[in-house]
Amino acid sequence: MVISSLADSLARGVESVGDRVSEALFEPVIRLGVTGLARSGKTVFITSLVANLLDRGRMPGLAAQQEGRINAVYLQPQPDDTVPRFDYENHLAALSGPEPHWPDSTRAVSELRLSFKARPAGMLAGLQGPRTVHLDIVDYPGEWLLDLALLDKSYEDWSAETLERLASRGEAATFLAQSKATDPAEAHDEPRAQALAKEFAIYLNAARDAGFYDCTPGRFLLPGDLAGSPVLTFAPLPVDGPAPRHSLHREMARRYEAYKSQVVKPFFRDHFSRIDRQVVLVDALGAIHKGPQAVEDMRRAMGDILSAFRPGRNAWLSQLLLGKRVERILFAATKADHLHHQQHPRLTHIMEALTRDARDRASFAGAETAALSLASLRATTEEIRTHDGAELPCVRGTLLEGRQAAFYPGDLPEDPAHLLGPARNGAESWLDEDFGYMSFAPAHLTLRPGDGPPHIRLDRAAQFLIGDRL
Ligand SMILES: Nc1nc2c(ncn2[C@@H]2O[C@H](COP(=O)(O)OP(=O)(O)OP(=O)(O)O)[C@@H](O)[C@H]2O)c(=O)[nH]1
Ligand SMILES: [Mg+2]
Repeated sequence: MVISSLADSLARGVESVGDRVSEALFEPVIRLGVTGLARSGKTVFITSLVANLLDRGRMPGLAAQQEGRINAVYLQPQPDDTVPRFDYENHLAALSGPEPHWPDSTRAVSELRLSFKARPAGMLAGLQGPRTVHLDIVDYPGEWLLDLALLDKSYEDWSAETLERLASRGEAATFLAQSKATDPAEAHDEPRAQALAKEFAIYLNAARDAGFYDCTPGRFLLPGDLAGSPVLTFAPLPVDGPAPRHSLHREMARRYEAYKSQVVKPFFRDHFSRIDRQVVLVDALGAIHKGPQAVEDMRRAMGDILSAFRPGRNAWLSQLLLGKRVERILFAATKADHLHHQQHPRLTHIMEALTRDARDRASFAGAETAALSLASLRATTEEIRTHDGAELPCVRGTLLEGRQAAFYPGDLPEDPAHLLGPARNGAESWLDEDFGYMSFAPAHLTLRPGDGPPHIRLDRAAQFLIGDRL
Protein backbone atom coordinates (compact mmCIF):
# COMPACT_ATOMS: atom_id res chain seq x y z
CA MET A 1 0.00 0.00 0.00
CA VAL A 2 2.71 2.45 1.09
CA ILE A 3 4.91 1.44 -1.78
CA SER A 4 2.21 1.82 -4.39
CA SER A 5 1.20 5.31 -3.10
CA LEU A 6 4.83 6.33 -3.11
CA ALA A 7 5.21 5.11 -6.66
CA ASP A 8 2.12 7.06 -7.67
CA SER A 9 3.34 10.36 -6.30
CA LEU A 10 6.78 9.77 -7.83
CA ALA A 11 5.17 9.17 -11.19
CA ARG A 12 3.34 12.45 -10.91
CA GLY A 13 6.43 14.33 -9.81
CA VAL A 14 8.49 13.05 -12.71
CA GLU A 15 5.73 13.81 -15.11
CA SER A 16 5.41 17.44 -14.08
CA VAL A 17 9.14 17.93 -14.47
CA GLY A 18 8.80 16.23 -17.82
CA ASP A 19 6.37 18.87 -19.09
CA ARG A 20 8.33 20.79 -21.63
CA VAL A 21 10.06 23.49 -19.60
CA SER A 22 9.62 26.27 -22.12
CA GLU A 23 5.95 25.43 -22.34
CA ALA A 24 5.51 25.49 -18.60
CA LEU A 25 7.28 28.85 -18.33
CA PHE A 26 5.98 30.73 -21.32
CA GLU A 27 2.97 28.90 -22.61
CA PRO A 28 0.49 28.16 -19.87
CA VAL A 29 -1.64 25.03 -20.20
CA ILE A 30 -5.18 24.81 -18.87
CA ARG A 31 -6.55 21.30 -18.50
CA LEU A 32 -10.31 21.36 -18.70
CA GLY A 33 -12.14 18.21 -17.62
CA VAL A 34 -15.57 17.61 -19.14
CA THR A 35 -17.64 15.00 -17.39
CA GLY A 36 -21.21 13.93 -16.65
CA LEU A 37 -23.22 10.75 -16.49
CA ALA A 38 -24.05 8.78 -19.62
CA ARG A 39 -25.95 10.80 -22.27
CA SER A 40 -25.56 14.05 -20.33
CA GLY A 41 -24.22 15.81 -23.43
CA LYS A 42 -20.41 15.69 -23.12
CA THR A 43 -19.59 14.97 -26.74
CA VAL A 44 -21.92 17.63 -28.12
CA PHE A 45 -20.65 20.13 -25.54
CA ILE A 46 -17.00 19.68 -26.47
CA THR A 47 -17.70 19.66 -30.20
CA SER A 48 -19.73 22.86 -30.09
CA LEU A 49 -17.35 24.54 -27.65
CA VAL A 50 -14.38 23.87 -29.89
CA ALA A 51 -16.27 24.97 -33.04
CA ASN A 52 -17.39 28.15 -31.28
CA LEU A 53 -13.88 28.88 -30.02
CA LEU A 54 -12.46 28.45 -33.52
CA ASP A 55 -15.22 30.68 -35.02
CA ARG A 56 -16.14 33.11 -32.31
CA GLY A 57 -19.00 35.09 -33.86
CA ARG A 58 -21.44 33.74 -31.30
CA MET A 59 -19.19 34.12 -28.26
CA PRO A 60 -19.78 37.70 -27.04
CA GLY A 61 -19.82 36.49 -23.44
CA LEU A 62 -16.15 35.51 -23.65
CA ALA A 63 -14.41 38.66 -22.43
CA ALA A 64 -11.17 38.19 -24.39
CA GLN A 65 -13.23 37.90 -27.57
CA GLN A 66 -15.41 40.90 -26.72
CA GLU A 67 -12.27 42.95 -26.03
CA GLY A 68 -10.72 41.90 -29.32
CA ARG A 69 -7.69 40.31 -27.66
CA ILE A 70 -7.84 36.91 -29.35
CA ASN A 71 -5.67 36.91 -32.46
CA ALA A 72 -6.01 33.27 -33.41
CA VAL A 73 -7.26 29.89 -32.18
CA TYR A 74 -6.12 26.63 -33.71
CA LEU A 75 -6.16 22.90 -33.09
CA GLN A 76 -2.86 21.24 -32.25
CA PRO A 77 -1.63 17.70 -31.68
CA GLN A 78 -2.43 16.82 -28.07
CA PRO A 79 0.43 16.26 -25.64
CA ASP A 80 -0.56 12.79 -24.37
CA ASP A 81 0.43 10.11 -26.85
CA THR A 82 -1.48 7.25 -25.26
CA VAL A 83 -4.90 8.90 -24.93
CA PRO A 84 -7.29 8.72 -27.92
CA ARG A 85 -7.85 12.08 -29.58
CA PHE A 86 -11.36 13.52 -29.21
CA ASP A 87 -12.87 12.88 -32.64
CA TYR A 88 -13.79 16.52 -33.22
CA GLU A 89 -14.01 16.52 -37.01
CA ASN A 90 -16.33 13.51 -37.20
CA HIS A 91 -18.57 14.71 -34.39
CA LEU A 92 -18.85 18.14 -36.04
CA ALA A 93 -19.59 16.54 -39.40
CA ALA A 94 -22.42 14.55 -37.78
CA LEU A 95 -23.93 17.67 -36.25
CA SER A 96 -23.50 20.05 -39.15
CA GLY A 97 -23.59 17.84 -42.24
CA PRO A 98 -26.36 17.75 -44.84
CA GLU A 99 -28.29 15.23 -42.72
CA PRO A 100 -27.60 16.45 -39.20
CA HIS A 101 -27.61 13.77 -36.52
CA TRP A 102 -26.32 13.43 -32.96
CA PRO A 103 -22.90 11.81 -32.54
CA ASP A 104 -22.59 8.24 -31.30
CA SER A 105 -22.23 7.41 -27.66
CA THR A 106 -18.60 7.41 -26.51
CA ARG A 107 -17.98 6.73 -22.82
CA ALA A 108 -14.22 6.47 -22.99
CA VAL A 109 -11.60 9.02 -22.15
CA SER A 110 -10.35 11.25 -24.98
CA GLU A 111 -8.52 14.52 -25.34
CA LEU A 112 -8.03 17.51 -27.64
CA ARG A 113 -5.67 20.50 -27.60
CA LEU A 114 -6.76 23.95 -28.68
CA SER A 115 -4.25 26.80 -28.63
CA PHE A 116 -4.99 30.52 -28.29
CA LYS A 117 -2.86 33.44 -29.37
CA ALA A 118 -4.20 36.23 -27.20
CA ARG A 119 -3.02 39.57 -25.90
CA PRO A 120 -3.11 39.86 -22.11
CA ALA A 121 -5.71 42.14 -20.53
CA GLY A 122 -5.13 45.23 -18.40
CA MET A 123 -1.84 46.95 -17.67
CA LEU A 124 0.31 44.43 -19.49
CA ALA A 125 -1.68 44.74 -22.70
CA GLY A 126 0.42 47.53 -24.19
CA LEU A 127 3.74 46.10 -23.05
CA GLN A 128 3.44 42.51 -24.17
CA GLY A 129 2.70 40.98 -27.51
CA PRO A 130 0.25 38.10 -27.91
CA ARG A 131 1.12 34.96 -26.00
CA THR A 132 0.09 31.37 -26.44
CA VAL A 133 -2.24 29.60 -24.03
CA HIS A 134 -3.02 25.92 -24.53
CA LEU A 135 -6.38 24.44 -23.61
CA ASP A 136 -6.38 20.67 -23.20
CA ILE A 137 -9.94 19.38 -23.08
CA VAL A 138 -10.37 15.96 -21.49
CA ASP A 139 -13.65 14.07 -21.94
CA TYR A 140 -14.26 11.32 -19.40
CA PRO A 141 -17.33 9.45 -18.09
CA GLY A 142 -18.70 10.62 -14.75
CA GLU A 143 -19.27 6.99 -13.81
CA TRP A 144 -15.53 6.58 -13.47
CA LEU A 145 -15.49 9.07 -10.60
CA LEU A 146 -18.01 6.92 -8.73
CA ASP A 147 -15.41 4.16 -8.61
CA LEU A 148 -13.37 6.28 -6.20
CA ALA A 149 -15.61 5.03 -3.38
CA LEU A 150 -14.40 1.47 -4.06
CA LEU A 151 -10.89 2.36 -2.92
CA ASP A 152 -12.05 2.61 0.70
CA LYS A 153 -13.98 -0.65 0.64
CA SER A 154 -12.91 -4.24 1.09
CA TYR A 155 -14.41 -6.86 -1.19
CA GLU A 156 -16.47 -8.11 1.73
CA ASP A 157 -17.97 -4.67 2.53
CA TRP A 158 -18.59 -3.94 -1.12
CA SER A 159 -20.36 -7.29 -1.59
CA ALA A 160 -22.62 -6.78 1.39
CA GLU A 161 -23.53 -3.23 0.38
CA THR A 162 -24.14 -4.08 -3.25
CA LEU A 163 -26.28 -7.13 -2.54
CA GLU A 164 -28.38 -5.09 -0.14
CA ARG A 165 -28.93 -2.34 -2.73
CA LEU A 166 -29.83 -4.90 -5.40
CA ALA A 167 -32.39 -6.67 -3.23
CA SER A 168 -35.19 -4.27 -4.16
CA ARG A 169 -34.41 -4.07 -7.89
CA GLY A 170 -36.25 -6.23 -10.38
CA GLU A 171 -33.36 -5.87 -12.85
CA ALA A 172 -31.14 -7.81 -10.44
CA ALA A 173 -33.40 -10.83 -9.86
CA THR A 174 -31.49 -13.30 -12.05
CA PHE A 175 -28.11 -12.23 -10.75
CA LEU A 176 -29.24 -12.30 -7.12
CA ALA A 177 -30.60 -15.82 -7.50
CA GLN A 178 -27.26 -16.94 -8.96
CA SER A 179 -25.23 -15.16 -6.33
CA LYS A 180 -27.32 -16.59 -3.46
CA ALA A 181 -27.00 -20.10 -4.85
CA THR A 182 -23.21 -19.79 -4.76
CA ASP A 183 -21.12 -20.94 -1.84
CA PRO A 184 -18.18 -18.50 -1.75
CA ALA A 185 -16.09 -20.98 0.22
CA GLU A 186 -16.19 -23.48 -2.65
CA ALA A 187 -13.08 -24.00 -4.72
CA HIS A 188 -12.57 -21.35 -7.39
CA ASP A 189 -13.95 -22.42 -10.73
CA GLU A 190 -13.37 -20.13 -13.70
CA PRO A 191 -16.56 -20.85 -15.71
CA ARG A 192 -18.56 -20.19 -12.56
CA ALA A 193 -16.75 -16.89 -11.92
CA GLN A 194 -17.32 -15.87 -15.53
CA ALA A 195 -21.02 -16.73 -15.40
CA LEU A 196 -21.46 -14.64 -12.24
CA ALA A 197 -19.55 -11.67 -13.67
CA LYS A 198 -21.51 -11.86 -16.89
CA GLU A 199 -24.86 -11.87 -15.10
CA PHE A 200 -23.69 -9.01 -12.87
CA ALA A 201 -22.74 -6.96 -15.95
CA ILE A 202 -26.14 -7.69 -17.49
CA TYR A 203 -27.74 -6.35 -14.32
CA LEU A 204 -25.57 -3.19 -14.38
CA ASN A 205 -26.52 -2.45 -17.96
CA ALA A 206 -30.21 -3.04 -17.28
CA ALA A 207 -30.03 -0.82 -14.19
CA ARG A 208 -28.43 1.97 -16.17
CA ASP A 209 -31.05 1.68 -18.90
CA ALA A 210 -33.74 1.84 -16.23
CA GLY A 211 -32.33 5.16 -15.09
CA PHE A 212 -30.27 4.15 -12.04
CA TYR A 213 -27.08 6.15 -11.75
CA ASP A 214 -25.22 4.12 -9.14
CA CYS A 215 -23.92 1.56 -11.62
CA THR A 216 -20.43 0.73 -10.42
CA PRO A 217 -17.86 -0.68 -11.03
CA GLY A 218 -17.99 1.75 -13.95
CA ARG A 219 -15.78 -0.24 -16.31
CA PHE A 220 -18.24 -3.14 -16.37
CA LEU A 221 -20.44 -0.91 -18.53
CA LEU A 222 -17.75 -0.07 -21.02
CA PRO A 223 -15.03 -2.69 -20.82
CA GLY A 224 -13.23 -1.72 -24.04
CA ASP A 225 -10.07 -3.78 -24.34
CA LEU A 226 -10.44 -5.04 -20.76
CA ALA A 227 -13.43 -7.19 -21.78
CA GLY A 228 -13.07 -10.75 -20.52
CA SER A 229 -9.97 -10.00 -18.46
CA PRO A 230 -9.79 -11.07 -14.79
CA VAL A 231 -10.02 -7.45 -13.52
CA LEU A 232 -13.57 -7.44 -14.88
CA THR A 233 -14.44 -11.02 -13.90
CA PHE A 234 -15.76 -10.64 -10.39
CA ALA A 235 -19.13 -10.06 -8.75
CA PRO A 236 -20.54 -9.52 -5.26
CA LEU A 237 -21.13 -12.75 -3.30
CA PRO A 238 -22.85 -13.44 0.03
CA VAL A 239 -19.52 -13.82 1.82
CA ASP A 240 -19.09 -14.11 5.53
CA GLY A 241 -16.04 -15.12 7.43
CA PRO A 242 -12.50 -15.39 6.11
CA ALA A 243 -11.72 -16.51 2.58
CA PRO A 244 -10.31 -20.06 2.46
CA ARG A 245 -7.29 -20.55 0.18
CA HIS A 246 -8.16 -21.32 -3.44
CA SER A 247 -11.82 -20.48 -2.81
CA LEU A 248 -14.09 -18.51 -5.11
CA HIS A 249 -14.25 -15.88 -2.35
CA ARG A 250 -10.47 -15.51 -2.27
CA GLU A 251 -10.18 -15.20 -6.03
CA MET A 252 -13.06 -12.72 -6.35
CA ALA A 253 -11.52 -10.57 -3.62
CA ARG A 254 -8.16 -10.68 -5.39
CA ARG A 255 -9.70 -9.51 -8.67
CA TYR A 256 -11.66 -6.78 -6.95
CA GLU A 257 -8.37 -5.48 -5.53
CA ALA A 258 -6.79 -5.73 -8.97
CA TYR A 259 -9.66 -3.66 -10.41
CA LYS A 260 -8.93 -0.97 -7.86
CA SER A 261 -5.18 -0.89 -8.43
CA GLN A 262 -5.10 -1.47 -12.18
CA VAL A 263 -8.23 0.25 -13.42
CA VAL A 264 -9.42 2.83 -10.87
CA LYS A 265 -6.11 4.20 -9.63
CA PRO A 266 -4.52 4.71 -13.06
CA PHE A 267 -7.49 6.82 -14.15
CA PHE A 268 -7.16 9.13 -11.15
CA ARG A 269 -3.39 9.26 -11.48
CA ASP A 270 -3.17 9.82 -15.22
CA HIS A 271 -6.21 11.99 -15.86
CA PHE A 272 -8.11 13.24 -12.88
CA SER A 273 -5.13 14.50 -10.88
CA ARG A 274 -4.05 16.82 -13.69
CA ILE A 275 -7.32 18.71 -14.18
CA ASP A 276 -7.40 22.47 -13.43
CA ARG A 277 -10.94 23.36 -14.42
CA GLN A 278 -13.95 21.10 -14.52
CA VAL A 279 -17.40 21.21 -16.05
CA VAL A 280 -19.99 18.69 -14.83
CA LEU A 281 -22.85 18.28 -17.29
CA VAL A 282 -26.26 17.18 -16.05
CA ASP A 283 -29.32 16.21 -18.05
CA ALA A 284 -31.64 17.58 -15.40
CA LEU A 285 -34.60 17.85 -17.76
CA GLY A 286 -34.26 14.19 -18.71
CA ALA A 287 -34.32 13.16 -15.04
CA ILE A 288 -37.30 15.41 -14.25
CA HIS A 289 -39.14 13.79 -17.11
CA LYS A 290 -38.40 10.30 -15.78
CA GLY A 291 -39.85 11.24 -12.40
CA PRO A 292 -38.99 11.83 -8.72
CA GLN A 293 -37.00 8.62 -8.26
CA ALA A 294 -34.69 9.51 -11.12
CA VAL A 295 -34.21 13.03 -9.74
CA GLU A 296 -33.33 11.75 -6.28
CA ASP A 297 -31.06 9.12 -7.73
CA MET A 298 -29.29 11.75 -9.81
CA ARG A 299 -28.91 14.07 -6.83
CA ARG A 300 -27.18 11.27 -4.93
CA ALA A 301 -24.95 10.36 -7.84
CA MET A 302 -23.95 14.04 -8.19
CA GLY A 303 -22.99 14.08 -4.52
CA ASP A 304 -20.88 10.96 -4.97
CA ILE A 305 -19.27 12.27 -8.15
CA LEU A 306 -18.43 15.55 -6.53
CA SER A 307 -16.89 13.95 -3.48
CA ALA A 308 -13.93 13.23 -5.74
CA PHE A 309 -13.34 16.98 -5.81
CA ARG A 310 -13.15 17.15 -2.07
CA PRO A 311 -9.54 16.67 -1.10
CA GLY A 312 -9.07 14.78 2.12
CA ARG A 313 -12.04 12.54 1.50
CA ASN A 314 -9.76 9.80 0.31
CA ALA A 315 -6.28 9.39 1.73
CA TRP A 316 -4.83 7.87 -1.42
CA LEU A 317 -6.23 10.63 -3.60
CA SER A 318 -5.07 13.45 -1.28
CA GLN A 319 -1.57 12.08 -1.41
CA LEU A 320 -1.72 11.81 -5.16
CA LEU A 321 -2.90 15.39 -5.57
CA LEU A 322 -0.21 16.79 -3.25
CA GLY A 323 -2.37 19.79 -2.45
CA LYS A 324 -3.22 20.54 -6.07
CA ARG A 325 -6.90 21.14 -6.59
CA VAL A 326 -9.41 21.90 -9.28
CA GLU A 327 -9.74 25.70 -9.30
CA ARG A 328 -13.18 26.09 -10.84
CA ILE A 329 -16.14 23.78 -11.23
CA LEU A 330 -19.13 24.58 -13.39
CA PHE A 331 -22.38 22.63 -13.01
CA ALA A 332 -24.32 22.93 -16.22
CA ALA A 333 -27.83 21.70 -16.99
CA THR A 334 -27.62 20.76 -20.67
CA LYS A 335 -30.23 20.69 -23.45
CA ALA A 336 -31.89 23.92 -22.25
CA ASP A 337 -33.16 24.41 -25.81
CA HIS A 338 -36.00 22.07 -24.77
CA LEU A 339 -37.35 25.00 -22.78
CA HIS A 340 -38.50 28.48 -23.71
CA HIS A 341 -36.02 30.99 -22.25
CA GLN A 342 -38.71 32.19 -19.80
CA GLN A 343 -38.11 28.95 -17.92
CA HIS A 344 -34.28 28.94 -18.04
CA PRO A 345 -33.80 30.67 -14.67
CA ARG A 346 -35.93 27.95 -13.08
CA LEU A 347 -33.82 25.23 -14.62
CA THR A 348 -30.72 26.96 -13.28
CA HIS A 349 -32.26 27.10 -9.79
CA ILE A 350 -33.06 23.40 -9.96
CA MET A 351 -29.49 22.75 -11.03
CA GLU A 352 -28.20 24.80 -8.11
CA ALA A 353 -30.41 22.96 -5.67
CA LEU A 354 -29.58 19.58 -7.16
CA THR A 355 -25.90 20.10 -6.53
CA ARG A 356 -26.16 22.21 -3.37
CA ASP A 357 -24.63 19.67 -0.94
CA ALA A 358 -21.92 18.77 -3.35
CA ARG A 359 -21.18 22.41 -4.14
CA ASP A 360 -20.96 23.39 -0.51
CA ARG A 361 -18.36 20.72 -0.03
CA ALA A 362 -16.39 21.67 -3.11
CA SER A 363 -16.32 25.37 -2.26
CA PHE A 364 -15.23 24.42 1.20
CA ALA A 365 -12.19 22.95 -0.52
CA GLY A 366 -11.41 26.29 -2.17
CA ALA A 367 -12.77 25.73 -5.67
CA GLU A 368 -14.91 28.42 -7.23
CA THR A 369 -18.23 27.01 -8.44
CA ALA A 370 -21.14 28.18 -10.57
CA ALA A 371 -24.36 26.72 -11.97
CA LEU A 372 -25.78 27.44 -15.40
CA SER A 373 -28.32 26.10 -17.86
CA LEU A 374 -27.11 25.87 -21.43
CA ALA A 375 -27.61 24.23 -24.79
CA SER A 376 -24.42 23.20 -26.53
CA LEU A 377 -26.23 22.99 -29.83
CA ARG A 378 -29.51 24.79 -30.11
CA ALA A 379 -31.95 22.54 -32.01
CA THR A 380 -35.14 24.58 -31.50
CA THR A 381 -36.73 28.00 -31.97
CA GLU A 382 -39.15 29.60 -29.53
CA GLU A 383 -42.81 30.39 -30.02
CA ILE A 384 -45.81 31.30 -27.91
CA ARG A 385 -48.91 29.22 -28.57
CA THR A 386 -52.39 29.74 -27.25
CA HIS A 387 -54.02 26.71 -25.69
CA ASP A 388 -57.42 26.86 -23.96
CA GLY A 389 -57.06 30.62 -23.70
CA ALA A 390 -53.66 30.42 -21.98
CA GLU A 391 -50.38 31.42 -23.59
CA LEU A 392 -47.86 28.61 -23.51
CA PRO A 393 -44.16 29.30 -24.05
CA CYS A 394 -43.11 26.52 -26.46
CA VAL A 395 -40.12 25.46 -28.50
CA ARG A 396 -40.27 24.14 -32.05
CA GLY A 397 -37.89 21.76 -33.73
CA THR A 398 -37.53 18.76 -36.01
CA LEU A 399 -38.16 15.43 -34.33
CA LEU A 400 -35.79 12.52 -34.91
CA GLU A 401 -38.25 10.97 -37.37
CA GLY A 402 -38.21 14.16 -39.44
CA ARG A 403 -41.55 15.76 -38.47
CA GLN A 404 -41.70 19.35 -37.20
CA ALA A 405 -43.29 19.79 -33.80
CA ALA A 406 -43.97 22.46 -31.21
CA PHE A 407 -43.44 21.31 -27.67
CA TYR A 408 -44.40 22.50 -24.21
CA PRO A 409 -42.59 20.47 -21.54
CA GLY A 410 -44.65 21.68 -18.57
CA ASP A 411 -44.21 24.44 -16.05
CA LEU A 412 -41.06 24.01 -13.95
CA PRO A 413 -41.69 25.21 -10.40
CA GLU A 414 -40.31 28.56 -9.23
CA ASP A 415 -39.08 26.88 -6.07
CA PRO A 416 -36.83 23.84 -6.76
CA ALA A 417 -37.92 22.34 -3.43
CA HIS A 418 -41.25 21.52 -5.06
CA LEU A 419 -39.39 18.99 -7.19
CA LEU A 420 -36.53 17.95 -4.95
CA GLY A 421 -38.66 17.62 -1.80
CA PRO A 422 -40.99 14.91 -3.12
CA ALA A 423 -38.02 13.24 -4.81
CA ARG A 424 -36.18 13.05 -1.48
CA ASN A 425 -39.29 11.76 0.28
CA GLY A 426 -39.65 8.87 -2.12
CA ALA A 427 -42.66 10.04 -4.17
CA GLU A 428 -43.54 7.74 -7.05
CA SER A 429 -44.75 10.45 -9.42
CA TRP A 430 -45.03 14.23 -9.59
CA LEU A 431 -48.07 15.58 -7.85
CA ASP A 432 -49.28 18.35 -10.15
CA GLU A 433 -48.17 17.49 -13.62
CA ASP A 434 -45.96 15.39 -15.78
CA PHE A 435 -42.98 16.84 -17.54
CA GLY A 436 -42.71 15.98 -21.18
CA TYR A 437 -39.59 15.34 -23.17
CA MET A 438 -39.04 15.30 -26.89
CA SER A 439 -35.96 14.22 -28.77
CA PHE A 440 -35.18 16.82 -31.39
CA ALA A 441 -32.72 16.27 -34.19
CA PRO A 442 -30.00 18.87 -34.70
CA ALA A 443 -31.27 21.67 -36.95
CA HIS A 444 -29.92 22.23 -40.47
CA LEU A 445 -27.16 24.79 -40.21
CA THR A 446 -26.25 27.56 -42.60
CA LEU A 447 -23.46 29.36 -40.84
CA ARG A 448 -22.13 32.79 -41.76
CA PRO A 449 -18.34 32.94 -41.99
CA GLY A 450 -16.91 33.50 -38.52
CA ASP A 451 -19.91 32.00 -36.73
CA GLY A 452 -19.88 28.72 -34.84
CA PRO A 453 -22.99 26.53 -34.37
CA PRO A 454 -25.92 28.12 -32.47
CA HIS A 455 -25.93 27.54 -28.72
CA ILE A 456 -27.35 28.93 -25.50
CA ARG A 457 -24.87 30.40 -22.98
CA LEU A 458 -21.90 28.36 -24.13
CA ASP A 459 -19.96 31.65 -24.13
CA ARG A 460 -20.86 32.23 -20.49
CA ALA A 461 -19.68 28.73 -19.67
CA ALA A 462 -16.39 29.34 -21.51
CA GLN A 463 -15.89 32.66 -19.72
CA PHE A 464 -16.30 31.04 -16.32
CA LEU A 465 -14.09 28.08 -17.16
CA ILE A 466 -11.17 29.70 -18.97
CA GLY A 467 -11.92 33.42 -19.44
CA ASP A 468 -9.64 34.55 -16.61
CA ARG A 469 -6.64 32.78 -18.17
CA LEU A 470 -6.93 34.35 -21.64
N1 LIG B 1 -31.65 19.49 -28.02
C1 LIG B 1 -30.43 19.21 -27.60
N2 LIG B 1 -30.08 17.93 -27.39
C2 LIG B 1 -28.82 17.67 -26.96
C3 LIG B 1 -27.86 18.70 -26.73
N3 LIG B 1 -26.72 18.11 -26.31
C4 LIG B 1 -26.95 16.79 -26.28
N4 LIG B 1 -28.21 16.51 -26.68
C5 LIG B 1 -28.88 15.19 -26.73
O1 LIG B 1 -28.26 14.35 -25.78
C6 LIG B 1 -27.72 13.18 -26.40
C7 LIG B 1 -26.42 12.80 -25.77
O2 LIG B 1 -25.43 13.76 -26.07
P1 LIG B 1 -23.88 13.36 -26.10
O3 LIG B 1 -23.10 14.62 -26.25
O4 LIG B 1 -23.61 12.25 -27.02
O5 LIG B 1 -23.76 12.85 -24.58
P2 LIG B 1 -22.51 12.11 -23.92
O6 LIG B 1 -22.50 12.58 -22.49
O7 LIG B 1 -21.27 12.32 -24.71
O8 LIG B 1 -23.04 10.62 -24.00
P3 LIG B 1 -22.19 9.28 -23.83
O9 LIG B 1 -20.98 9.42 -24.71
O10 LIG B 1 -23.13 8.22 -24.27
O11 LIG B 1 -21.87 9.22 -22.36
C8 LIG B 1 -27.58 13.57 -27.87
O12 LIG B 1 -27.64 12.44 -28.67
C9 LIG B 1 -28.76 14.50 -28.06
O13 LIG B 1 -29.93 13.77 -28.27
C10 LIG B 1 -28.27 20.06 -26.97
O14 LIG B 1 -27.52 21.03 -26.78
N5 LIG B 1 -29.55 20.24 -27.40
MG1 LIG C 1 -19.92 11.03 -25.46
